[in-house]
Amino acid sequence: MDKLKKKFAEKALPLASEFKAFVKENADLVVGEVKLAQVFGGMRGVKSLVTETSELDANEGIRFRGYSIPELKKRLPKLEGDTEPLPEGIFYLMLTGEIPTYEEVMSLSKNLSERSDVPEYVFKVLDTFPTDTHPMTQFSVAILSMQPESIFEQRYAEGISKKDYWDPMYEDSLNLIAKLPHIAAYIYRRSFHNGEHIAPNKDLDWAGNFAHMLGVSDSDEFKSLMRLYLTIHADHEGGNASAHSTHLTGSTLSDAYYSFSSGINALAGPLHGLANQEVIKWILEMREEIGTSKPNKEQIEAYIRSTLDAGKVIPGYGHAVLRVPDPRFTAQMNFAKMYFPEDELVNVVWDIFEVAPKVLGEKPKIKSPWPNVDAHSGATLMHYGMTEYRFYTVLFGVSRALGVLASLCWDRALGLSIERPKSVSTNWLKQFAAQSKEVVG
Ligand code: HAX
Repeated sequence: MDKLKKKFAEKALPLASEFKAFVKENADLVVGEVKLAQVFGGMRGVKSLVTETSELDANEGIRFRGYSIPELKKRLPKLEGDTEPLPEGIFYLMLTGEIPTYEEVMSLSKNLSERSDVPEYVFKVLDTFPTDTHPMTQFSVAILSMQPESIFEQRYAEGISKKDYWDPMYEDSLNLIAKLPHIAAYIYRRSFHNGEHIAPNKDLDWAGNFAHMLGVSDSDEFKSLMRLYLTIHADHEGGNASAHSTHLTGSTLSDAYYSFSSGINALAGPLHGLANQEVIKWILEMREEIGTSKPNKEQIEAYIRSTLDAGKVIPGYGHAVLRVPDPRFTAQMNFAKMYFPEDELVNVVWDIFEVAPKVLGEKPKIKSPWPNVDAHSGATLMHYGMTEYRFYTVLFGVSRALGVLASLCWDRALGLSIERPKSVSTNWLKQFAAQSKEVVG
């Protein structure tokens, strides 16, 4: 058994029995109420999921196992000379609750490298797609195509005991995480670089090897950006659409391949992960329409107003939970300030940050006027020459695997139930509202 798996078992299995007893003892405890607006409004704020890996505070941002992004930047192990943490470290942290040592991270990195060979048929499946098929479609199908590799499915068919479900789920999760960079880079090169692929370098770390296979820039700085990018996009507690989709699908005992493909499909929507492509598209269209690569703040404000007047959203702004600038936005801004403060496009992003909150803040219905993670990432990638914005959400997806698959391991270790909330019709709600008024009257 590998060291991380052993540590996970030591942490998760005692908690699983403790958790069952805790639920039994407190079964009738009321943890919240549900208002009609929440039933209609995407269940916002309804406490109904258990997720161990991270927790989102509306006024502070994400904490991974209690650690904020600035804290993790200091505490997670880094390669010598690098400013950014290794994303393997955040996976270790989410899975075990412990900040790993440098040796522990390097051991996980080697473990992933050993699992990273992608079956040849996956590339064949991808090669059947027209090259202009959206990269997220290719990514989801490639993940699903690997489902026959599932160890969970094999062990289930053999009749594995419930208490051991976590074990093959851990194996599938690590196998999948290990292979994603090669699959994503393959999609990038076939879609945008004439299918000129770059062989993996298994001596590099998970993110470093990904940066190498993308072939966008040979610089250490781009590898460093990938480490930051893949760390900060990893998780955003359990209720966001990609995490929830993965969890929901997994709750039926679908394996990691089915479940994560499902999560990727949710990430592909423009209100979620696809917002990172929409942001840069919107900025490029703004520059085109105004006729300058560096619009001034008055021009930006007018363009924001015209977007809103056209009944469209300002991509990269607003959030279902956050009520402050997203610390993941700030982390990317700090990176850009350190390495390329003069970049013109990045400066446009910073000017939008000065203007958009004021304009969005004038609309009472918009609950958060602040930038989210997607407001910055495209401009940063553009700086290194990755201009093909239709690919950006795949990068997000590679990172998101770390959080949602760590969660899936916990789901199986804790023995969480199949999801089955109650739905009601609008007619039922109307009758319920009328009856409630009668009772009050
Ligand atoms: N521009 C214009 N209108 C906005 C807005 C924005 N950036 N953010 C919210 N609104 C609108 C909503 O569309 C909604 O309008 P209606 O009542 O007419 O439907 C109203 O304000 C209330 O919305 P809210 O309660 O503030 O926000 P929601 O929880 O409903 O939605 C979203 C959160 C992130 C989907 C929303 O802010 C949005 O559409 N933002 C732009 C798209 C985006 O950046 N998405 C990425 C979010 C982060 C993420 O998941 N990354 O992957």
